[in-house]
Amino acid sequence: MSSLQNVGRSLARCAAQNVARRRNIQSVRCQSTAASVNVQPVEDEPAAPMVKTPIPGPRSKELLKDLESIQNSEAVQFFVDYDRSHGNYITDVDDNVLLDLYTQIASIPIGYNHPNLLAAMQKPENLGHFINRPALAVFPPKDWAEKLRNTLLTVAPPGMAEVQTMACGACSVEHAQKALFIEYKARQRGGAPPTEEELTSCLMNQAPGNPDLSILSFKGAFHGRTMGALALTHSKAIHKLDFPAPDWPTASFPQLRYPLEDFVQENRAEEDRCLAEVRDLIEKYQKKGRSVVGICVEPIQCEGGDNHATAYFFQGLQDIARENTIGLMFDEVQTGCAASGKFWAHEHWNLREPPDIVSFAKKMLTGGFYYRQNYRPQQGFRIFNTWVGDPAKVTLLEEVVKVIQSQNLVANMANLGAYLQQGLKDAQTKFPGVVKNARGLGTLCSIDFNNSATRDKALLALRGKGIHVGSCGDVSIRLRPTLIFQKKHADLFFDCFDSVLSSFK
Ligand code: PSZ
Repeated sequence: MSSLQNVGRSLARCAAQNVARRRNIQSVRCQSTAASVNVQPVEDEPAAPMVKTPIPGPRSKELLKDLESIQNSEAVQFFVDYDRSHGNYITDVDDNVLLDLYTQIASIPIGYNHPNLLAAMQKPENLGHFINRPALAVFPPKDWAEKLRNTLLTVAPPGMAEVQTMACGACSVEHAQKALFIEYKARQRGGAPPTEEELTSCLMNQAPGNPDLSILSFKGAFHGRTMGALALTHSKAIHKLDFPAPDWPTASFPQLRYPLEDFVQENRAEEDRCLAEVRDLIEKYQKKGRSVVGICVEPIQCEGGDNHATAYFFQGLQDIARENTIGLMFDEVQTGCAASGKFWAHEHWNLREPPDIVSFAKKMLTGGFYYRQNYRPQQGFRIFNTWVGDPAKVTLLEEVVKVIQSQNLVANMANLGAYLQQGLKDAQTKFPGVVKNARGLGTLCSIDFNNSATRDKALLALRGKGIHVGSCGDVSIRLRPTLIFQKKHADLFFDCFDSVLSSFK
């Protein structure tokens, strides 16, 4: 059956189900916030995982062999039947049904085959967006400003009113870096145009047109794999090896003790140490003629191991940025879009003022970045490429935003996050010596094992029971559920987690 037929079939079912739903609304009432959460489960979502073969199974292995004849496919874990994946469940080509707490590296917002997204694909007025991909910055569709207002601006971080779309996360970070440099140089020139020498030297990768400037990032950070973004990435050698990278300042990210509330003093000292290092590096790089134009940081270092820091640290970074008149950029590619229990994770920090730049991608479906007005380039074609994003993705985001708002999914993430965090803490109390450092912000949760080998074993054991989670850093597993994740899914996870940890004792 073609996927279009599938969409049609799904729509018919969806209409029937909507009637059923109106009669018998399945909802989760939230208790811990005033807002009422009303998660509508995706139709056809399985009731439980079902594992029929080892994963990868025989069909996955066959397909892998085929793909390997075309490209390196070492990263492939299993092949997926996306037509048969629904809500929080992913189904592989061997009919294994997994509860998905990893969601395509944290990038599925409202579950697989959500009816609202299927319906959006079918609306005649949307078809043009899917079929005719425009060069957005030069020939935008007639409803582009309206679309941006209805989607990205509706959920903009407080105090941020401008947005630039892009394709993937790395591409968003990369262009945000350019925005930092553009703002810095424009300010230095004080409104004067670039010199003739700058215009000719830049074509030869030479100063003064290509100035010796830098952006400060953190050990353990992940900001993407394109060359500019990679200069800010420091999580694993495999990402970095063999690629030339500029000598830019890389500060220590706080290595805190968990639970954060039990180690307040110790953690404060560690954050002070890192803030002092940031200050020192900015001064040192200015002295050596490579001034820092901005600080780039993740609200939680995700790929690098789910390393948390507190509001104190992020407020301190903002103070340092202000003292030095440089930009502060939050990379919310992984932490944004409600998962933290607020729409943007940096909203947890009570910053004195909005950040200068906030990059996003993954669950937002489109990449891009919000910026404060002084980071708007003064000329066209400076932050630019052919596609500059994709209206089709923003059309889907429009539905995602509606679902988030109508079902109150930000509150759902706050509630479920508290539940997941408590469950992980309970697991660590029950299995001391096996797991430790349970931590989380909303549903962005993780827990550590004693070493990589045990972590990897646990991950595979969970998968064998039909639970798909991710790894990060050296010893952590991370949970990145959808925004329509519910208590019953968390309970399923904890049942399996308990049984895996019991087998490790
Ligand atoms: O191995 C990889 O390439 C991975 S594993 C997790 C990611 C990438 N995350 C992507 C990511 C991110 O988490 C943050 C904070 N910033 C930028 C990126 C890059 O996004 P993409 O992958 O869309 O280029």
